[in-house]
Amino acid sequence: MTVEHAPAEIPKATSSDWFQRAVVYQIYPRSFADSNGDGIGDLRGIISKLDYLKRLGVDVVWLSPLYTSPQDDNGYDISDYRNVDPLFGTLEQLRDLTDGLHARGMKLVMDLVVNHTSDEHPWFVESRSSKDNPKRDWYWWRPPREAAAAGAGPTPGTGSEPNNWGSAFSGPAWEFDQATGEYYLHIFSKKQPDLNWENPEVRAAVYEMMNWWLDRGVDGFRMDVINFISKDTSLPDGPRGDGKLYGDGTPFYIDGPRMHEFLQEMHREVFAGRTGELLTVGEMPGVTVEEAVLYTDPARAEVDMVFQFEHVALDQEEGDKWRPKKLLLTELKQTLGRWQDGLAERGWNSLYWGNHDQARAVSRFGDDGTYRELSAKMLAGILHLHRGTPYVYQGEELGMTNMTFGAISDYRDIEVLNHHREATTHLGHTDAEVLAALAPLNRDNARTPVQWDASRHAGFTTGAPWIAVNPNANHINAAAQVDDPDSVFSFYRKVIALRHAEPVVSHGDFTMLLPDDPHVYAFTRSLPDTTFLVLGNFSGQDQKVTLDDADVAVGDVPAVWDSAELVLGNYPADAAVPLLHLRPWELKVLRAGAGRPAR
Ligand code: TEU
Ligand code: CA
Repeated sequence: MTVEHAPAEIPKATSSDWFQRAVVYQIYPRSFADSNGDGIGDLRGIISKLDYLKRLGVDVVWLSPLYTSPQDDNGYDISDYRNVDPLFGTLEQLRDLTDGLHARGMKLVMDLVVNHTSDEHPWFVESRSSKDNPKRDWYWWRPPREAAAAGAGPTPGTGSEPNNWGSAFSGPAWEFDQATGEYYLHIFSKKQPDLNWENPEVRAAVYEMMNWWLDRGVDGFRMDVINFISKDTSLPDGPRGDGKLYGDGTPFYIDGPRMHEFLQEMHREVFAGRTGELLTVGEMPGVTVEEAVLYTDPARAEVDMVFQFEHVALDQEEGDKWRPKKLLLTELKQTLGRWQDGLAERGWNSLYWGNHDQARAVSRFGDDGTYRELSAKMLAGILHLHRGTPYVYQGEELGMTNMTFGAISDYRDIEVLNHHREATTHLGHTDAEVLAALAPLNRDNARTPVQWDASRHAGFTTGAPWIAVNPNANHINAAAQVDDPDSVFSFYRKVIALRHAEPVVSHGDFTMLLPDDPHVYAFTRSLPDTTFLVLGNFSGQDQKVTLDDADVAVGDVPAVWDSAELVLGNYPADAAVPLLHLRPWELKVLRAGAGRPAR
């Protein structure tokens, strides 16, 4: 129960910063809800869940791609940007979804995948048809680099690729095209050729498509690997680590020389003339805080916020997701604290634990066993009380967990399947070794169907699901939670409502506390007359929190704890437990009482 407080003066919501009070929900359509029994989620399935989303309290829905696609990378390989793939439904149904969201006061953000298209997109079909096709320069084509051995002649995959870059999905980043005897660049799969953003015709075509979607009532975009679009046009070889088959091209395609120019041009051509409340978020693997300030400073008119990847690389040896390592809370606090400090004055953070590319939050950052519900709630509270726009990935609000995949045939993700093939054929690893390495951080962990109820296939489909449903759906599902005030779902509702009700949550200053504590995550959020102290126990043991009251002040008066109010917690309130004592995986959000001014 929160005592009513007149919120402190904060900047009035303008149409340009409404997203600072908003919470975004990500839907991966293929795994959300299937309406026609083909085992694949679809638009009518999403429409059937709009009241569920409204009840959760989210403000925006981000849809992963449902455009026409061969589905090589589950829709991130687009062959028609202006149509809906029949797998998911029709443009009319997308219009119905847009109207349904708007009618409930929610917004729709589409996924914009324009670093690359599908190789089946007409643009690429034309481009590959001949060296002098007008669209040849819409992609990155290069002649073979002469094979080392004289007279060996360029044969694909034998060192004749234009440079040594590796693909993010294993193998080389170049595919040889027999018809014209040249290679084309694909940072991702060979069915995802990279667009050449140096070509103004490409940029104009993308902006035209973006305007077409905004004219249809869409409220913004999540921009897929958008910081890859500007590349070092000399395409030099990258450094090749010991034992690596390919060079690392990222220094030459991440945050490239024309990034800010391109995004400012996009803003002028697409967003500048528009009124209303739009949201743009750039997905930016490898982005630094310093670059993010430039990308998200409103005065620079680029994007509203970015997805950074530093906190989701802390549990990987040298950033290699197939070499998982233990996550240290001190490192997590150091990273997220640095992003809070870095964007405190200029720019804005996105906040996320997971998405369709990352392992399930409660399995990765919490405890998906004994303390699953408590830790899922604690994680929600810690993330959503940071300064920034929080993202809830489908099923996270239910405390859904990673999946156990018994054999490589249980997997669907191209990133997994390509790695397994490369590791077992070229790197000498056994099947069992690769399966063990895949388990913690593979993307399919997050792509198992949303668990709606305890019926067959968790109420996701009446057919055969495209990927197995997690067997724990028998007790982890929406039906068991939506009416339970103590469920993870209900806790997410409270956390989201807190952001809507309390200006200190959306706009308060952030101060990290106890940076060296290995178990407790502690920080404050403060406005002139309100201070929240947020405490999270990232362990299964009781933890006693010792604070220097000077670290926690209300205005310029040190906080005192006998007048603090428990605004939100994941345990039943218990007066017998001292406020600064944390039980296993306990979250406490305290409104610090102002101390008696020093005499
Ligand atoms: O992801 C980009 C990206 O960096 C991911 O490949 C991520 O680094 C990797 O999956 C972590 O293992 C975006 C989309 O979110 C992803 O689903 C697509 O596969 C990718 O781009 C290509 O479009
Ligand atoms: Ca379907």
